[in-house]
Amino acid sequence: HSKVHCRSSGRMSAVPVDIIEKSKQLAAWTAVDNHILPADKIIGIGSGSTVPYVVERILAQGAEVNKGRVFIPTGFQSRQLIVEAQLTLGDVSQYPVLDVTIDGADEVDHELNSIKGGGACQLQEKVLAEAAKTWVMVADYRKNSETLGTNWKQGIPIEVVPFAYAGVLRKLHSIGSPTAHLRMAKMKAGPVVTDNGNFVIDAPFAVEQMKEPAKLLTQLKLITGIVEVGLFCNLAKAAYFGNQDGSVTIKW
Ligand code: ABF
Repeated sequence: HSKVHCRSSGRMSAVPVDIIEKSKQLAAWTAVDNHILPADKIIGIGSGSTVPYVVERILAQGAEVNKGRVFIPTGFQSRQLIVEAQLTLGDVSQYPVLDVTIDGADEVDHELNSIKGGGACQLQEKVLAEAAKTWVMVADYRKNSETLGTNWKQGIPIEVVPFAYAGVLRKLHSIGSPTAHLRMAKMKAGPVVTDNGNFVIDAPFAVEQMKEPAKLLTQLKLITGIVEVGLFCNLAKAAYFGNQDGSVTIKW
C-alpha cells in the first residue's frame, strides 16, 4: 500500500453503555456488512475480544445464508465461538483458500501493517490471513496509530519452538531488543504455550525499527527457532476502528 485512505462513517444514535465494547461492536458490524457478502462461503474467524461481534453480525445475516458456509478458526477461542454459534466448522487444510477472514489486532499503523499475537494466536492468524482473498482487521480506536509500538508497548509477539527459546532470546537481545523476554502464564505458573505447543517471546524494538516493519519481519523470520512473528505486513485490505463518538474509521 503506497497510500492509505481514511474515512469516517455516520454516528450511532444510541449512547453507549460501555464505550469500548460499543466501539468494538461497531467496527465488527461495519466490517461484516462491507466484506462478508452472501456469496462468500469460506470464512475465517479471528481471535480476540472484537471477534465475537463479528460472529454476532454474521448470525444476523440469517440461518439460510449461513447454512451454506464453512467457518475456519484461528485458534481455540474462535473455534469455540463457531461451535457455540452452531456454524459449520472447517479446517484450513481442507479449505486452503478462504473468501474472507476478519480478525482483531493489537495495533495497526498508517500503512495497514499490524502487531498481532497479544492473544498468542499469531501463527494460525497469519495462515488464515494469507489464505484469505480478503483480509480485514477490526478493533477499537485504541489500536489505531501511525507507527507500530506507539500504543502497544509490550513488543512484538514471536512464536518460538520451545527448545530453541533461549538462543532466540540471545539473538533478539543482540539485534535491538535488549528487553525481549519469554511470556509467562498468569501467576508465573510457567511459559504461555500456544495452540501449536510453542512458546511466545515479547520483543520490544526501537521506533526506528518499528517504522519499517516489513524489513524487521524479514530479519526476524531468518532466525532459526522462530516459527512466526506477530508483524503482519502487506496483507490487509482494510482496517475498521470503532471510535468513542460512535463513528467508524476505515483505513484501506
Ligand atoms: C487477536 O486478538 C490477536 O492478534 C490480538 O493479539 C488480539 C486482539 O484482541 P483484543 O481485541 O481482545 O485486544 O486479534
